[in-house]
Amino acid sequence: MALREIIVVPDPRLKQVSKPVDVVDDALRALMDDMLETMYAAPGIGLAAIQVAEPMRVIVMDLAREGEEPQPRFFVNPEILWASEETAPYEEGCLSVPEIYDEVERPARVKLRYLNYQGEQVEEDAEGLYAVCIQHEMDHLDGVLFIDHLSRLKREQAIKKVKKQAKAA
Ligand code: K1U
Ligand code: ZN
Repeated sequence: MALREIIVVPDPRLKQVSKPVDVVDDALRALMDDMLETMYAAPGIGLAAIQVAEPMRVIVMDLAREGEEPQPRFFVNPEILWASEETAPYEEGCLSVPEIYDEVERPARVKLRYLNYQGEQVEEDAEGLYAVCIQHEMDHLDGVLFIDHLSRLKREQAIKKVKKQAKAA
């Protein structure tokens, strides 16, 4: 396993639409292992492959709280089959937009389909933080960041702040 660099705004690669995966093989599992290690080290609760500059429809996630057993989850070619009309707000963050947090409103519940670490098809309902995180990560697969759900002013301010942090580092 290896730590990968997480790319940050305004890197144009974050706007790319990621490509579907053909086969879940050992090479893909090695990428997912690297992504999980990178996410834990950041630390974060989710990570899309494009955030480590791999334009593939792959996501890792772990929503276990501190002190709980790790619960790594792997999503290959995820699809949203249904989204509730009811929405819910959540104060989101993103490892590619470091130190910026703001409220985003998304469907409160979704039904999703994906391939797991073994390449098996899974269908699942998600609500709460799981629903928020999978929608945030699936946006990454389509080149959408959580700041794209904010006003233009807030988005521009966020990017300016991240650029300033990068200069100071
Ligand atoms: O960059 C990412 O996509 C990961 C992002 C996921 C996310 C967070 C909140 C709402 C929606 C999606 C993060 O993990 S940001 C860091 C974070 O939330 C966190 C870090 C350490 C402990 C707990 C949370
Ligand atoms: Zn993100």
